[in-house]
Amino acid sequence: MNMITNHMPTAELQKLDAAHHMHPFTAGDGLADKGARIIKSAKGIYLTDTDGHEILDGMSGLWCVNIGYGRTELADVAARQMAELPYYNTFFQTSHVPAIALSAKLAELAPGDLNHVFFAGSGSEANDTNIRMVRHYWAMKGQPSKRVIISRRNAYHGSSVGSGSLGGMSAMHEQGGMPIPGIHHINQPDWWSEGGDMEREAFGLARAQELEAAIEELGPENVAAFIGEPIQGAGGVIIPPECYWSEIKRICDHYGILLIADEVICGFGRTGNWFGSETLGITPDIMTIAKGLSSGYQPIGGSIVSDEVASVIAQDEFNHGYTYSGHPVASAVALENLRILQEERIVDHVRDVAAPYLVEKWSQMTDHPMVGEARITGLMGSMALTPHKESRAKFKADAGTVGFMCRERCFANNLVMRHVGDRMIIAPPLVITPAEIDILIERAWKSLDQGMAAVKDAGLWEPA
Ligand code: PXG
Repeated sequence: MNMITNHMPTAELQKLDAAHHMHPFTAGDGLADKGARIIKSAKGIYLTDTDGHEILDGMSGLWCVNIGYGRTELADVAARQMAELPYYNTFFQTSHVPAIALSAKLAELAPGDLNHVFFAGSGSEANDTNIRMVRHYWAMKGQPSKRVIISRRNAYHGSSVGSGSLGGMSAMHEQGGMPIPGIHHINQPDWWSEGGDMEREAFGLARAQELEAAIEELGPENVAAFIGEPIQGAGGVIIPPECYWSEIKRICDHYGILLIADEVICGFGRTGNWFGSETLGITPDIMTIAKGLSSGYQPIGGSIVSDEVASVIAQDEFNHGYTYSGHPVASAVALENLRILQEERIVDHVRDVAAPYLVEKWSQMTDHPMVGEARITGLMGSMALTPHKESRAKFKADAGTVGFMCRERCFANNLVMRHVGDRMIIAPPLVITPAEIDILIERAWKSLDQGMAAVKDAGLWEPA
């Protein structure tokens, strides 16, 4: 069998990479000076780079490799599907077995009346679908003025023009002409950073009620939908106060606006249920899915849509779709991934074994002098770094300086733990065992010790 075999030393690969490969969310010049870390292979929860380091992947790639690396069953299914039907589209009144089987499986797994799937190639594409679908839904119902979609600051919903506009990342909006019109952002439920003197629950309620205020201000006749990640991922694993989602749901129901749960990270077991909506008590009209749907082995995403929304959309031609909507190879691989998740009871493993163990270890991280809060739901967690726990002070240095210094130590200690600003985040593969969690925690603790020493050496241990 032909494989891409590397005969080059790391430094040469890095030179070629710097010369020709433009990386997402990266300053190319900075990376060229330093050289990218080049990942060669992976198994279970470990990555191997071209210098032979074995790195514990505490981020499941980009929050997606839920079943872990090296499951050759998925490769076998892909090879068989490519031999039988490598491609056909789902436009023009045609279909194929992988797309049919996967949509039926998703309807079975998704809660409530979410029984219909519109496929995309990624989470960004799926959210672009959602923008058009909810607006078209209201137009079909004779309310075309209902076009505004309400989202939150510091949300992440993708990087295309539509989905990046839905997201609330100001650094993204500063580039390339975003957001598009018709998107309105309210504040996020991040108590640690923004809660001031309020109690956590009172703050959560106030942040949810910003939705009501926004609907009133915009006029309910102009609002199509609210979109939110059950737990914000890329924004720093922001676990909302308990009361937050039930209040959001009450407001959506009261004003009759659609609720979109972006399950791209929370879906497929991450929070200890199949979907984050179940864990957080949300009943959405549409769920965005991607990432864990195929455990990242193939690029695929989609929107799982309620009976009501689908029945309205079905009444006319919806002029929307992607060449790779329901791609047969991606669908077959996703289906095999779901089989493994289900038959190996991996969601149960998260709920009953891995999460309870990690929750205990993770909360003990607050014993570290630099960790203010350490929150985790299922297998997605974050901790806030602070020079002064009682006041929840930020560091005087620019946000992210200290987080970055700690992340560098993690890399050096063969752990992928990311930073978002001055929060450290993890989302390991769902198959992680308690023994592997011990290793993760040991490396995280050591990295924080070294990070804190470096912060102090640099004179940065100072509250803002
Ligand atoms: N919704 C959510 C909630 C996501 O996390 C997307 C949509 C977009 O999916 P695609 O497949 O188009 O990337 C995402 C993606 C990060 C990071 O730095 C997170 C994502 C993507 C890239 C980087 O944490 N999430």
